[in-house]
Amino acid sequence: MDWLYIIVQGLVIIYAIYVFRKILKRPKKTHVISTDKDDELKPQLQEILKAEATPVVAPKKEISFKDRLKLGLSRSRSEVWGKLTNLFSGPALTEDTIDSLEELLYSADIGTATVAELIEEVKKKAKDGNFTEESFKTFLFDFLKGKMEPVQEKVDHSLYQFDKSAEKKTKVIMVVGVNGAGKTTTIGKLATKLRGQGASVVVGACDTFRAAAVDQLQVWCDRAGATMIRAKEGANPSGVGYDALQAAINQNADYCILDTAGRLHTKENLMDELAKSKNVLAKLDPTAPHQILLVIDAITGQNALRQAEEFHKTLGLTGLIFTKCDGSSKAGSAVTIVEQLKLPIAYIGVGETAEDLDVFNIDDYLHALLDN
Ligand SMILES: Nc1nc2c(ncn2[C@@H]2O[C@H](COP(=O)(O)OP(=O)(O)OP(=O)(O)O)[C@@H](O)[C@H]2O)c(=O)[nH]1
Ligand SMILES: [Mg+2]
Repeated sequence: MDWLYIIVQGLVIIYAIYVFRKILKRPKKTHVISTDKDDELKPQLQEILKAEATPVVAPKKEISFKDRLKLGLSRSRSEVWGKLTNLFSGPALTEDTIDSLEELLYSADIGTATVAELIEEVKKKAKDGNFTEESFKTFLFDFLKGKMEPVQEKVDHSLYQFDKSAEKKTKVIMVVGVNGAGKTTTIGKLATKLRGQGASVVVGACDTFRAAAVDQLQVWCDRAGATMIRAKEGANPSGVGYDALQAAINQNADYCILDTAGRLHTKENLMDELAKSKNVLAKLDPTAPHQILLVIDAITGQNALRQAEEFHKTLGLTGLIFTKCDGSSKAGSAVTIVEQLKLPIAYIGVGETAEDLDVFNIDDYLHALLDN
C-alpha cells in the first residue's frame, strides 16, 4: 500500500501549491481611474480617499407606528389580553372559563355594561358551537370594534393630516387635561408631525403658571420649527391664546395649537378660566377653536370618565388624546372611554419621542392588543 500513500501525499502537496499560488496572485484592492492626465486624476483620487475615510454608518432603521403601538401595548398584552390563550387550553369554554373571561375583561378596565353584553353573547355563541382561540379572538375583535366604530367615524382626520390642497385657513386646536396627563409633550409631538407634513404651525404657551412648562414647550417648538408665542410668567392665559391665534392668522399659518395649564376637573374657578380662554378665540375667528381635545393618561382608567364629563360640560370637547399607553396595562380602557363618552380618540401616544404619536386607528389598536 506504499504506492497509495505516496499518491495521496503527492495530491496534498499539489493542492497546497495551488492554494499558495492563488494567494500570491490575489489582486490588491485598486481603483481604476479612466484618465491618464494627472490634473484630471487628482479630484477623482481625492473623492475615492474621502469615500474610504467615511465610516460606514448603518442606515437608521425606521420603526413603523404599528410596531411602536405593538411594543407600547406589550404590557397590556402580557398582563391582560395575552391571558386569553389560557382560557382555550381545554376542548370547550366552560362556565369556569367564562367566569375567568369576565374577570379578565374587568381587569382590562372594560366597563360593566359592555362586559355584561359581551359575556351574554359569548354564552349564546358557546352553545351553538365551540370557540377556538382564533375564532374567539375574531369575535372579540369584531365586538370591540363595533363598540368604537360608530364614535370613531366622527373624527375629522383633515384636522390632523395636513392637506396642502385644502382651503388655506388656520385650524385651531386647544389641548386640555388634568395635571401631568401629557398635554405639552403631545403638542410637541403633534407640532413635529404636522411640520413634517409641510404645515406651518404656531403654538401658544397658555400655561403661564410655570416658566418650566413654557421652556419645555419651547424645546419642542425649536426642534419642530414651529413658532411659539409666549408671555411672562403669570400672564393671563386667555390673552396668550388670543395673541397666538392673532399671530397664526397674520402668518396665514395652517395650525394654531394652544397648550393649557393642567387642572383638576373639580376646580370650578380653573374650569371657568378655561372656558374664558376658549371663548376669547371667537373674537378673531367665530369658528375657533375647531378642535378641543382632552388628553387622558391611559393609567387613569375609569376616573377618565369623570374627568371627561367635566371638561366636556365646560368646553364641549370634540375628541380625546390617549397617552402613555406604553406604561399601562389599562390601555384597553380606550374601548370603554370611547363608548361611554361618545367622544372619538383622535390620537394615541405610546412613548416620549415625536414618533410615538399617531392618529388613532381602531384596527391597529385592537390587533396590537389581541394578536400574540
Ligand atoms: N411613557 C410615556 N410618557 C409620556 C407620554 N406622554 C407624555 N409623557 C411623559 O409624561 C410626563 C408629563 O408630560 P407633560 O407633557 O409635561 O404633561 P402635561 O399634561 O403638559 O403636564 P402639566 O402641564 O404639568 O399639566 C412627562 O415626563 C412626559 O415625558 C407617553 O405617551 N408615554
Ligand atoms: Mg404642560
